[in-house]
Amino acid sequence: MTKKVAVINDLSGFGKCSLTAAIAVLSVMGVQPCPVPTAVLTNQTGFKDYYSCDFSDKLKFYIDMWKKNNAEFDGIYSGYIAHESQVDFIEEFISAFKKSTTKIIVDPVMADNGKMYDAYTHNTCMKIKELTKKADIITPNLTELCIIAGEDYNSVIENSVSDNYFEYIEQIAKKAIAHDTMQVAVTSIKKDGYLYNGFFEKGNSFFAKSNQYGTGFSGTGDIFASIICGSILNGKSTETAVEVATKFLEEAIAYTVKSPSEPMHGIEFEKFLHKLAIKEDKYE
Ligand code: PXL
Repeated sequence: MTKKVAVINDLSGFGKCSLTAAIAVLSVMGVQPCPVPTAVLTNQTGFKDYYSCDFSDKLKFYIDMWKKNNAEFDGIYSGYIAHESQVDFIEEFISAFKKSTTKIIVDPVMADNGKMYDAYTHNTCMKIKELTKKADIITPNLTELCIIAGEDYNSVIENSVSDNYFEYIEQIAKKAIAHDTMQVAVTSIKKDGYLYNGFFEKGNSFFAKSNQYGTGFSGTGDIFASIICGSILNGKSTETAVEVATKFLEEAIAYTVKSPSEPMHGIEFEKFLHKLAIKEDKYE
């Protein structure tokens, strides 16, 4: 049976982020994404102009109707929210549908490059921090990790020149581990011109290295989290998932920067999706 994941995230017309990324990535990995839209946006909020239709008042129907339809999920994967009350919804959704085998993946979307996204407040972030404790795997970028661990982002960045920067990041990441089996995959760790994604769990950690091209593109964190989610549901280890996600993004970003591109529009990942497919079975 195809595995099913409830994906609680927004639908943005431009930016190749959130549901657009999750649906593409999970589908090619052979996992069924069941979208629960937190908001519908004309385009992601990094653009100067955008319109966001907050779906908060529609979300309860997803629990009601899906319960009536006897829905069951192998994974519950949450991302961008449009209002802090949606954290309560995600918690209710988890209580309603989590079985002993259901994997909970929380991408604690809140901020990037030291800056909180529009629609997020300090209170929202503190609620998301609480939500992460319910997860099997969380996928913060470095800014989000700092929020969860209560660290000052600018001081962390200042430390990136030090020889023991990776040990320092590891200590911060371990603060985000809320229970014995929780795993933390951290994106956007920059050192000496390279980009690293880190993996941390009790008694184990590693950093996957990649070249750094450009200064950051929309949706890369969402693609990363979606690959982690798909890989886990396909029975792969989170370490393998982090390696795969790092390679995929490195390749797609390298391709993207070959032509003039607008970072807000995201990366050219579509041409590389086939590399995530379980079987390389082609029609031509
Ligand atoms: O990629 C994170 C993200 C998701 N959804 C929306 C966003 C952003 C980041 O800016 O604006 C709507």
